[in-house]
Amino acid sequence: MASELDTIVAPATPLGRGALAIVRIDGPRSADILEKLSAVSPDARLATLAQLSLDGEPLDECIAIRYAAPHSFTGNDLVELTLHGSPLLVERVIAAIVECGARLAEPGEFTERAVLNGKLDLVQAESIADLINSRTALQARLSLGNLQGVLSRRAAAVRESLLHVISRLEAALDFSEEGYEFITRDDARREIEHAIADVEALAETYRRGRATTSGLTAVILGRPNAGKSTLLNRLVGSDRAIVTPIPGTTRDIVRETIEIGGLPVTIADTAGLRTSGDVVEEIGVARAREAAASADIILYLVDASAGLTVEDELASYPDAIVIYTKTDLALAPQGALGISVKAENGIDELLNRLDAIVRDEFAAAAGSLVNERQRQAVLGGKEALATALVALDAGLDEPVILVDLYRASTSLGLLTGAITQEHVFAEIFSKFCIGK
Ligand SMILES: Nc1nc2c(ncn2[C@@H]2O[C@H](COP(=O)(O)OP(=O)(O)OP(=O)(O)O)[C@@H](O)[C@H]2O)c(=O)[nH]1
Ligand SMILES: [Mg+2]
Repeated sequence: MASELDTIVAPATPLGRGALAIVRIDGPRSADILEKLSAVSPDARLATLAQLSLDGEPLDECIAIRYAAPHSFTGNDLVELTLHGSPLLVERVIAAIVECGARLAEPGEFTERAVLNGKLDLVQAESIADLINSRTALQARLSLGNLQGVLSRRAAAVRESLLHVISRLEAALDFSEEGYEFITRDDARREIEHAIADVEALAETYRRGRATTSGLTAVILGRPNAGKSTLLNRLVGSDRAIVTPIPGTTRDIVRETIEIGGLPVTIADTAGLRTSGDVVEEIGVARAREAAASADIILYLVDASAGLTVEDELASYPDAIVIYTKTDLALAPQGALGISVKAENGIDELLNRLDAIVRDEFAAAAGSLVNERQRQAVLGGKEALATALVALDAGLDEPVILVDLYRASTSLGLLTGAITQEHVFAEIFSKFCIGK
C-alpha cells in the first residue's frame, strides 16, 4: 500500500500583528484536524465560523474554509484558517494542529505539491515567488502573466511543433519498407529551422526578462568634482553621498535604488576617474571602473564649466549617456544633455530620458524567460536542434537525427517541468519561504 501523504501546516501570512493571519493545512487529514479542533465540519468552500480549542483550552475564533481535492491550490484536501492577526495565536494554533498529527511544512512545500498534482507547472511556480518579490508594477505584471501561463504556453507551442516532426520521422522509420513517405527531408529541415528560430526568439527574451525581475544597475562616472554625488543625492532625494568642493571626495561606491521606467534601478555613485597617487583613491577608481563594466546604464558626467578634457575616459564607455553638469555656471554644448542640480535645470529631461531608456531597452513583457534555469533549458533545446540540423545536412539516417530531436524536446520539457528532475525541484522550492 502506498504510504499516505503527510498533512502539513504553516502560516500563510507574515508573522506580525494585524487584523488577520492565515494558517494553511494541506493533506488528507486536514478536514479531520479541523473537526477535532472545532467540532465543525464545513461544506467545501463555505466560509464557516469555528471556535478552535484543544483539550478544553480555547485557542481562537476563526473563519475556516475547507477545499476538497482536487479543487484546491495544491490539488489536495486543504483547510485555511483565518485567525486574529497575532503571532501568539498563530503559534498556539499551529502547535495544536501538529499535536493532531500534522507536521510543519518545508519551504515552498505547498507550491511543490501544487506542481506535483499538475495544478501549476515549474514556470508558474517560479512566477509565484517572483510575484511576491516584485517591487514595481512592471515586475508584477511580468510575473502575473507568467503565472497565468504566458511563457508556459509559448514554450509548449515550440515543443509541440517539435514533437510533430518527431512523430512523422518515427512513422517514416516504421513504414520505410512499405515506401510511404511521411515527411521529406526538405520538410523536416524546414520545420527544424523553424523550431530553431522560435527557440532563439525565446532565448532572446531573457535579457529583458532578467533585467525586469532583478532590476537594473546604473553607474555615475566622471572626473573628480564633476557633480556625481550631487546628482545621486538629487535622484534619491536625500543627502546620501558626501558632497564637497574637494576633488576626490567619494572613494567607496555609494549605492541607492530608485524606480525608473517601472523598474528598480540601483544607482552607484563612484570615485572620480583620475590618476591621483593616493592609494585609497586609486582603489576607489578601480572599483568605479569595475562597477561600470557590469552596469546596465552608464551616466558619464562632465562639468560644463571645465568642459571635456583629455583626462575624460569617455572613449572607454561608448554606450554612456553623457551629461554636462553645473549648467548654471556654463552652458552645455549645443544639443548635449545639460543639468544643474543647483538651479534645478534639466533634471526632468534627464529623468524622462532614463525612463524611456529603461522602457525601450529593458522592460519585459509576459512570456519572457526570467532566470538562469529557464534560459539553460531553452539553450539546451537550441543546441540539440542545431546538432539535428547538422546531422540532417550530413545525410545521416533518421534514428541519428531523432536522438537530437528527442534531446531538444527533453530540454524544452525541463523548462515547464513537463519532464522533471528531482534536484531541480529541490533547488526551486528551497528558495521559497515557509508557507508558500
Ligand atoms: N554651481 C553648481 N555647483 C555644483 C552643481 N553640482 C555640484 N556642484 C558642486 O560641485 C562640487 C563637487 O560636487 P560633488 O557632487 O561632490 O562632485 P563629485 O563628482 O561627486 O566629486 P568626487 O566625489 O570628488 O569625484 C561641490 O562643491 C558641489 O556643490 C551644480 O549643479 N551647480
Ligand atoms: Mg563624489
